[in-house]
Amino acid sequence: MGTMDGELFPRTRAEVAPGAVHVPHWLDARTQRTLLDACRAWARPPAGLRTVRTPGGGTMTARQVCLGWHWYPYGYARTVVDGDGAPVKPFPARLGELGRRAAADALGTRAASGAAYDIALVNFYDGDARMGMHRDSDEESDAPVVSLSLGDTCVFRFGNPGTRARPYTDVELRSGDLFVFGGQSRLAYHGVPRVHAGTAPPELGLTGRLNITLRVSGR
Ligand SMILES: O=C(O)CCC(=O)C(=O)O
Repeated sequence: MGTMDGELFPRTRAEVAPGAVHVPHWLDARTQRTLLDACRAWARPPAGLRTVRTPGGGTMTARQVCLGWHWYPYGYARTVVDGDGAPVKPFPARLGELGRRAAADALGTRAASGAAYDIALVNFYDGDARMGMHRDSDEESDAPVVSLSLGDTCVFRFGNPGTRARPYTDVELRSGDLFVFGGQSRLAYHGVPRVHAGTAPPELGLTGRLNITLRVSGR
């Protein structure tokens, strides 16, 4: 672990499946800090960070806040229909620009063209939080999903569109990393089996892990 300069091997970008690209250290320290401050504001009520209940009676261990459209199991709404009922917070234009730039850097300008990002799902992992294998299939758009990581390092499991099981690839996502999945991998199963507590860059000032996914609703 340690600083980038201390790596034995530099972490390099990798296409882990067709259309699924990991770009290490895409966000500089300052942008990470700015995004963290914004996440803290978005997490406040109304329409703030909440525990998501699934129809089977379970709860997700990662807590969540949404911008633009409110995601609930399994759909999108303009208000927090499964929480305090408040209108979802607006999707900031600068996140849309960040999303387009991220998709273009990872997949090329053609894959990113026309991707008008209008949803952010912010997931907060503390303690033993994790996320089971699932597909992002409630959007009506095939635009690439953009994922940004802040804080603790996690194991991100990226699989295939057909099954929750193998083949999949485990990727280490660290603070500042970008992961984009589109094209043939847009509906691939993915999840977070593990977060490594205490691995966040100390200067960021975050205990736990935040993930911001940017999506196009197609609505
Ligand atoms: O936290 C992550 O890196 C993944 C989040 C995720 O899979 C999702 O929001 O659908």
